[in-house]
Amino acid sequence: MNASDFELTSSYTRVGETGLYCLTLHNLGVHPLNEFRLGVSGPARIGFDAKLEGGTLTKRLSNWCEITPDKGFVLEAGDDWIVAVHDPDFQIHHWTEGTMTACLILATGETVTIRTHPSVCEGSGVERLGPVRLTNKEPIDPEICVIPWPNKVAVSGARAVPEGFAIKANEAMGAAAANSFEKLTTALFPAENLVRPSEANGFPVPLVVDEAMEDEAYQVSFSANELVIHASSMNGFLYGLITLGQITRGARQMPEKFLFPAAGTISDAPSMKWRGCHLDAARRFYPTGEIAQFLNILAWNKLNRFHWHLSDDEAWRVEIDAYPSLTDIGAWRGVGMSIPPLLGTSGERSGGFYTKTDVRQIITHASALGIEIVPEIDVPGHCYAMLEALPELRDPDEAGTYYSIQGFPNNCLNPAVPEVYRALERIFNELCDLFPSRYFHVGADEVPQDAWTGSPMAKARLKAAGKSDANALQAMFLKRVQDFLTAKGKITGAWEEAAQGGGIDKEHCYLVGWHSVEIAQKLAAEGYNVVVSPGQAYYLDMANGPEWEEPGASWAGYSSPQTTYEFVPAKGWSNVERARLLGVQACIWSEPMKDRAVFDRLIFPRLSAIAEAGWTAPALKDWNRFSALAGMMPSLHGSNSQRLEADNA
Ligand code: TNX
Repeated sequence: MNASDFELTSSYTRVGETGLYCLTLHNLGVHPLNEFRLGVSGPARIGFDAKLEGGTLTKRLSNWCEITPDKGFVLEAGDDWIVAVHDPDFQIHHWTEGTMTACLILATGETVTIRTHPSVCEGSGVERLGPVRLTNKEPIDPEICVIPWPNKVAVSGARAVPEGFAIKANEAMGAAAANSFEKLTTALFPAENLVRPSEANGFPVPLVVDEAMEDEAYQVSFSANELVIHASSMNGFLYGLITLGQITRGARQMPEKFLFPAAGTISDAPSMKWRGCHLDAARRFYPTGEIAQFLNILAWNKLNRFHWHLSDDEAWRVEIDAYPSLTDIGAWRGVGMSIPPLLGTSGERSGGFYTKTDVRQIITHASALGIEIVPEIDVPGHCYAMLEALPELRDPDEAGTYYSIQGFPNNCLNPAVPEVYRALERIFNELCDLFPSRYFHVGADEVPQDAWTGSPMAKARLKAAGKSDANALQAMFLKRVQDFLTAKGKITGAWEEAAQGGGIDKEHCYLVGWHSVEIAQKLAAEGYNVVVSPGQAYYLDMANGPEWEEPGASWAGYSSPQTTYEFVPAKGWSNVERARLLGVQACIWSEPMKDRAVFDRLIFPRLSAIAEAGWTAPALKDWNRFSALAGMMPSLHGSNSQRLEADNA
């Protein structure tokens, strides 16, 4: 059977509060097709209660659905088979929420992945891909290109743009920063030779230690013969060099907009210590080369925390010696496998994981860029992949089914099963050895309220404690996990739900507030250290706008670059609350990112908008200036990416 003989198109029509979702399988070949099932996945899933016409939903796991035609149905050559789904599980607002993968599963057991066109909605146009382009309405002053904007700029005049820099460091910290900067600019802008020897017109940039300066602060002084950078840390020197690199690139590539100053100083230091970016590498696998380049981009934005989401329902991504099945089973998807082709992965086996060697290399790379990597293993919820790999962690007598918000059945580690703690201790021990970070993030989000209600072990545990709900069980679980991590010298990170039931000790934790900024503020008032990452502004999987053509999700609403930029994280917070604010973080959930040009569209330039919130004092923020500068910031896959259809090829 020839995959190119078949294609799937899909369309969505809004009907009142719900909609009508139509899947059409086209037989473009010359042979009839019979005895088959159609497997599809998207973010959108077909609810068990949805009404189907033309076929029956015969299997579903989260967004993977198998639809079987009526008995005896034959799809003749040249014909279409239409399946109409009334009332799918939720309203679809954007093309990436439609079907992303389609496979034909034949009676022989053979699976054929077929071309899947982006879903359409009445009158929808061309899908939007690549970074969002901004333009400024007013000129900017001073005309220099730096993101995030420095906290004190006192420069004047303009001079010929240096071709590059001959960096002169006479001690280890500066030398490390110079080395990192050279590697960074070579990786991001390979054709530009920003670092060059004096003989090749490298402009002298001496690095001078000033112990009195704050950790990440720097000062750049412009003069006729040299550009002096003062700092007290590797990060400070690196940030000074990045500022110079950005000013140079702007003036060189957009001379009508930007200049290179002749004199003066830029004195700069971040306003927040935690300037983070989270990346969900579970829903999608990002190979190490992509992670390394993404870290380069974070550094170019002066971000200093990378929260690496390494496990979720859809995958387990990091090698664990004690449990090879975690990656043997949990890192791969495909038809007929433990984890089906969720979220638009192809019907054939695909996926991947990070070996310990990969992780060590990534950590070395990050630390040379001043970035601390915080690993996340998401427990006790979001554990479907882990439990597929380690079914012995379940209560063997558990009855009934509960579902997570993403539609995974019985996906939570059971706090009443002793083996759960033995396994987690072995896993966390290995990861604590692997990751030098002070922080270890344990997830703790989105445990369904009816989790564990069918588990006799869980019920007995609750009864013994005189408690009655999932929050209480989760609190017992988190206390034990946190005690373990605290004994290992780690600060436990978690999503905001970890506070429910009070299981987590405030002194040795930080929480990421994500449902809304008000929740983050409330947690800060209660004495938790918080990182602000509200879905409405800092969730970069949310679409840039309400249009169908914009990729992304919209459960928290959509957020234009301007909305993200203008969001003020700690507006109206009291001093007591502010004292608990560690900083801000972009969150990149990967459900919509089947296509890397979608990634670019969703992440850039909003990532830089968040970077500026973490660095620049609120009074100095300026949307007009940001819109003038943002286009000079690098994106991950290039601005001219075409839709990649490798998965469907
Ligand atoms: C909620 S935010 C989740 C994630 C999803 C995300 C999609 C959080 C802690 N949990 O599992 O990927 O929404 O926007």
